[in-house]
Amino acid sequence: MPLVRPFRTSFGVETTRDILLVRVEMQGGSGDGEGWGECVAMAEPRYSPEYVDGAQHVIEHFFAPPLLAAPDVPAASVAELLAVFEGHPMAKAAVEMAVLDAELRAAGVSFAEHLGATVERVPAGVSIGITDDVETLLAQVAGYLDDGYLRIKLKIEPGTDIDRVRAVRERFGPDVALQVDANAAYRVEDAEHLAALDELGLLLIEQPLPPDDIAGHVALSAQLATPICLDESITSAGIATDAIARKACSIVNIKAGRVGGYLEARRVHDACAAASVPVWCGGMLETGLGRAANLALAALPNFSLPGDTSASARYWETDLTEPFVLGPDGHIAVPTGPGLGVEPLPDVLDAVTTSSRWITRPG
Ligand code: SMG
Ligand code: MG
Repeated sequence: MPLVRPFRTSFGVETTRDILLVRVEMQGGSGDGEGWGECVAMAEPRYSPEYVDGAQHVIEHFFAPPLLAAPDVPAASVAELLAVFEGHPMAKAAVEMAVLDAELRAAGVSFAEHLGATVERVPAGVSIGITDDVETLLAQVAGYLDDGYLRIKLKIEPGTDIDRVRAVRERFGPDVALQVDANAAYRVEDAEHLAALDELGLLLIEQPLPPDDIAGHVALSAQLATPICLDESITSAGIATDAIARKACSIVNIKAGRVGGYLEARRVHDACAAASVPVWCGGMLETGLGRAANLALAALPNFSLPGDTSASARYWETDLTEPFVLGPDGHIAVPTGPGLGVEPLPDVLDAVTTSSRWITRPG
């Protein structure tokens, strides 16, 4: 699916998304019905080791056989059934999401209700890629503020950072909620350079250092006034608890794909809440399916900062589902229908489908 505009980060550029959907059909057991999951892996292993063709392969060859052989597969058991396989959290999350959707649709319960949502609409932020020049960046920020987005996130990398952020701050003033995301592009030796961000009034700096460098983030947190938020580093509730205890971060970005599913994402939320660390919902350029689930997650009580859960029009000319729209107050409504509360529009799905494979229970 073509994006409405290219999205460049410190690790690469996305102009289209090659999206893997998982559809499950269940009979008996935890309920009859179908469900949809969206795998957030990108085409290439740059954000993390996963990539979409690899996710398809591991689901087909390793995850599907034990799931199809099990007598019953409640969504709450998917992660445990797949725990013998190392890694591949985005592939696991897509499968669990589809099973959970099927189960909740059958039960007539929404994702939001099941996860423990406490609000009906969530504040929307927007993530802006690295642009060719500062004028293009300023024009994009102006456009999104005009749309009503409540918080702006700028992607940064060495050489395209302090001056760009300062230009945005100077043009749009001190009241704009502003944060940056480095996608691990810096090293702890860059602490002094990054400290120049401190005078720009940022909400946070996201994932400045490589995912494994928890010690580096501890050191950086001690040197910067700007709060450190971790994204790539946080792969489970346990890791979140550990990173917080070590003072590697004071804010956490939660993405279900990165932690192996929406059920673990809720546990990350709970772990952060227990440590009084605010969280917000990240994004992976999802279609309306993943967006529906993200909005449900973002409606939990400790999601106290606007997330990267933007409206469909920020990504797609034509979304796979009925489009999510930004309300005049900069919020997006959380779906209320059973399961995800949205479905792929058949015509759109047909038009963008490049291949599909149906795997059935043996015998
Ligand atoms: O879904 O609006 C979105 C994208 C938000 O910036 C975003 N995601 O590191 O947080 C992040 C990036 C990861 C995806 S970049 C292709
Ligand atoms: Mg990030």
